[in-house]
Amino acid sequence: MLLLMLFSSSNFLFFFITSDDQHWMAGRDHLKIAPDVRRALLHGDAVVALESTIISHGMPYPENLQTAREVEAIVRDNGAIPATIAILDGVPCIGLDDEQLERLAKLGKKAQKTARRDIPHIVAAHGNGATTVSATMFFASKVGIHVFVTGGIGGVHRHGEQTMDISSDLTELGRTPVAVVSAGVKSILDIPRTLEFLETQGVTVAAYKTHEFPAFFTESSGCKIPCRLDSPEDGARLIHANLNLGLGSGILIAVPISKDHSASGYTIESAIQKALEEAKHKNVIGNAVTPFVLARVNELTGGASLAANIALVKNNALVGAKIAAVLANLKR
Ligand code: PSU
Ligand code: MN
Repeated sequence: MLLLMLFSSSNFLFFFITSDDQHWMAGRDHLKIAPDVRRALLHGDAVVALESTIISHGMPYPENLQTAREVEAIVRDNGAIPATIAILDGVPCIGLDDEQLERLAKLGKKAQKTARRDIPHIVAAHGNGATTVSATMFFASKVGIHVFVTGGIGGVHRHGEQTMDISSDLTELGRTPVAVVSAGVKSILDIPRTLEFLETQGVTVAAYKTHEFPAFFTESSGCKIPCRLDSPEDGARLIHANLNLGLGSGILIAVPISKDHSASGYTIESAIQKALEEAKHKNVIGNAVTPFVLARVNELTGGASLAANIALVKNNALVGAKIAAVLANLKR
């Protein structure tokens, strides 16, 4: 056992490092943690992880940069420190400064979409990786961040029972104790099968102020779920219980899109159905389906889908930061 003394701005912190912690510290040598994130983690203050694929692949420049900055500001204004996670020049970064955020936003699709399986390759090749939900959860958990905010997560694709195209976000939720705050999954995926798969993986799925699992652009998917949260306190207690029990699995907290934006949500939903029909007619298959549909939906809705996407991410940031702030107090 080793006694470690750390000096922070206001006081001395003492840590007893057991062999388990040493393992954890060693694991962190390959990571760069931003100073404000490190400070918050040392003090047990609230931290919210944010993914970077949504910046590089989910939105065009410069809306992606503006949204990333605004989401970080919302997290700060609601009592938590934001930690956007990405791999830059082969180094996993937990928390990006403004220059790094801008670099990532400008790289766009030149940054590699990085899921769990891609991490060692991007690091070994000194590449730039924009982390998806699965990779972001992995890094968040490694440094002790338990709340993570995004827009939507991946899921079981339509006809996934034949193609086996199931996002690694779902298996990561089964193995990593991080709560992911999202607006549910897009209806271009198979939502009932996504929920079935999450159940198999042992993932607690909760909906915020509703009994229904939301479908990203709209409040409803037709799927009821058993766990309802009515406040940030409810969310924090759920995460705290999950951590104390040592279940080791994650939690999906689904926050429906706000009423102001769900109106355009129904227009977007019909555009999605049209785009899916077009994809079928044009024989667009596999990996190409999602990018085709999303680009077509943005055209068909005259940009309304992007505006709704930005609005729901900001709303999730508000809820997630409040949950993280209560959780930090519960853990003291
Ligand atoms: N769903 C969205 N927006 C996104 C993504 C999903 O509504 O930006 C991104 C997230 O990074 C998510 C990833 O983790 O896509 C899932 O990709 P795949 O289906 O290839 O696992
Ligand atoms: Mn896939």
